[in-house]
Amino acid sequence: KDHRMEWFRKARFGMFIHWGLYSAAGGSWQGKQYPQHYAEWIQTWATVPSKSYATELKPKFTAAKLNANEWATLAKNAGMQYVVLTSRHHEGFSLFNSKQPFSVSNTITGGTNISPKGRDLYGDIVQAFHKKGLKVGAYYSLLDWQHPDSYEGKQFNSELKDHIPDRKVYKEYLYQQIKELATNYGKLDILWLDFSSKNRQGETWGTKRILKDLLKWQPDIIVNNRFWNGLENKNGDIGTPEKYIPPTGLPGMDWEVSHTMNESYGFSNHDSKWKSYDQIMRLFLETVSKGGNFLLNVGPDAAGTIPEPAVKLLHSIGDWMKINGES
Ligand code: FUL
Repeated sequence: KDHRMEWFRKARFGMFIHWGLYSAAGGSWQGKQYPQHYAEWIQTWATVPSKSYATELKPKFTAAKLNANEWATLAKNAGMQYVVLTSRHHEGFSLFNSKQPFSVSNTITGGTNISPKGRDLYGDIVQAFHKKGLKVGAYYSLLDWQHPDSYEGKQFNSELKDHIPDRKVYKEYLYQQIKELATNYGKLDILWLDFSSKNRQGETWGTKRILKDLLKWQPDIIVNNRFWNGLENKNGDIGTPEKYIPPTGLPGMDWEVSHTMNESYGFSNHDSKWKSYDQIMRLFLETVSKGGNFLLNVGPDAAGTIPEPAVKLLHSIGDWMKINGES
């Protein structure tokens, strides 16, 4: 394990990217703004069935301005050593061209992928970060708000009311999608799962089988601790406190704090509470001084543009890193 953790312990600083159909909603649904802090949860806040969600948001999610090289340059110049990108968030749509079908839901939403015109957005972005020499991680949701056999699909979609969810099918889906992520995109440095609860953890997801094969596909991979319940549990390779720095760090384990620059992870058109450069630097330095890594989030909009305040903050951090960073 120590050998696998070596780069991570030195890295200190990474970029988190939340990008999905929710980015096209921007924290609003049908003209109404939802004040809840996680705009990537809009489907829940506005109780939207997957079909309306996809019909409304897919055409808006154009990725028309995506310049993955710019994203990677921005991260690199800020002194970040790695990226963790949402390959699929709770909404259930994949940013990668997954070959995994799920028949019932395909008839509900018309497909499982986001990518406009069949583009593999995940692949394009990963490639850009690889080219810049950054390590790459895939955020992957264990929750799924549209899959007919997940724990949540039925509660969102009335079409599934007579369907009896088959958890084995869902487990297999997780396995196959993780296999795609781990075998189709070159080196995968981190698998960032999200998330478990007391009654749904570990074998609920078929964890043993996934981990056994994952280490064959990607022998050096680091897996976070969210196959299991609790953000500070000691399973997996890293603890993952969220928007929170444990006062005395997490002794005896490797960990990483994810933080946002405003309040939401996903893009929101009304989340204007941007942290100042000083605030971000304080969080960053407090985290690393207590032994953790700092995973700082950006939430690009539906076109693929990273909000201007985020770009500015990253530039300022980069200026600081040039003087104070190691390399
Ligand atoms: C949480 C998710 O529910 C949030 O939307 C976000 O992705 C955060 C990093 O993890 O558990």
